[in-house]
Amino acid sequence: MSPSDERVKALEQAYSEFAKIDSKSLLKKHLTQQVFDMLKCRLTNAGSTLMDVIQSGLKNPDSNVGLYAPDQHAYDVFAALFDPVIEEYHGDFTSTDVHPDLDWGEPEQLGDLDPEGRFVISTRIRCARSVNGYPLNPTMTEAHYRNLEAKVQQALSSLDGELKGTYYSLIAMDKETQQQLIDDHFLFKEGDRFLEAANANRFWPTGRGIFFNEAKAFLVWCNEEDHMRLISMEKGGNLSSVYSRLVKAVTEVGKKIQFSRHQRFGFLTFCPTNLGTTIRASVHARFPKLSEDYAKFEKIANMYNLQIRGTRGEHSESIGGVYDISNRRRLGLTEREVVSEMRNGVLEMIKHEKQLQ
Ligand code: ADP
Ligand code: CIR
Repeated sequence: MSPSDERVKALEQAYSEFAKIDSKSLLKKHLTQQVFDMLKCRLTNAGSTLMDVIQSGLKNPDSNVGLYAPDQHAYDVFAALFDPVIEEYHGDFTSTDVHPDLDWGEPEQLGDLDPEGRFVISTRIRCARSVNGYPLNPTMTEAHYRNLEAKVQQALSSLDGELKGTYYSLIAMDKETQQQLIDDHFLFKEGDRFLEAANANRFWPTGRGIFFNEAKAFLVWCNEEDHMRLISMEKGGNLSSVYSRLVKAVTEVGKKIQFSRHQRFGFLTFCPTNLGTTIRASVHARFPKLSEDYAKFEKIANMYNLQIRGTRGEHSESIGGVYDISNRRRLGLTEREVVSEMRNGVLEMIKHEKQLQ
């Protein structure tokens, strides 16, 4: 099967317009004429085309990456585009590499990044999970969103001890509460333009919601970018505590819900940047002296494969000198290695900041 002539024509038109636009995205770099010609007539078994993969990057030339997998099969059908993007984003992961098995390592050995509490404001680790038997966002029906929410809510309702909490459907949440949760860094924002253009916000707010325990230290996002995002966070720099809680939570939830894995890419996610471990371990921190020399700050981040984001997350600016610093790579290395990467880089930044003060 191949897409209709009309769909191929629309793709060709969009590609020729994109060719005139300036963009630093990985999409722009890797969607060469040759790759485009090879992929423009392909269809996944869920009926997705190259347009479904690249439309977010076409509409948002300021994307860092610019592509998403409309369904699991897209990673294989459009490998000629995904593979070089994945290789560049995650470092050394080549088109024949296979993601390693899960290895959480020893959370208690990670310690506190900033025992004196001078630099690190808070620490957060999140991972993503897709649920077996459900398609990815752009190919989900309204019924899929509802059923998946019910399944997630049911699984979370049996957690106990520190993980015990309450699930709140977005559909039943007033706007004020929603905004407060966003401002306090607990909830995803609404109307993300990158997801919107990828067709990932359909039927919003149906099926979307958030679960959290009383301390708001363990949270789960339902049906935002991925089926599930599991999050552990707290004030300060106690990485051991944050990571231990995440490991416990993912292990417990995994006893109740079967997660999807891709044979090469590990845990399956909607965005190729999240594949593999799916882990983003971050600190919110202030390095007033180091960040004055932004080029140096970035150089240290790059040396340790870290990404610097603004205070309100991806595609936001720093407010009051607060930066979000996290591991950039998530695929081709284990959970233990990913978290160590963030730990080592942040410790190095603290060392430099101390020398400058
Ligand atoms: P992701 O969940 O994919 O990591 P974002 O960059 O959108 O995506 O961040 C989601 C939210 O988590 C934002 O409000 C962001 O400020 C918050 N956040 C990220 N890291 C931390 C941290 N270490 N402490 C507090 N909040 C954080
Ligand atoms: C972009 O391309 O900028 C968005 N689609 C988000 C990509 C994920 N970001 C990241 O760097 N981890």
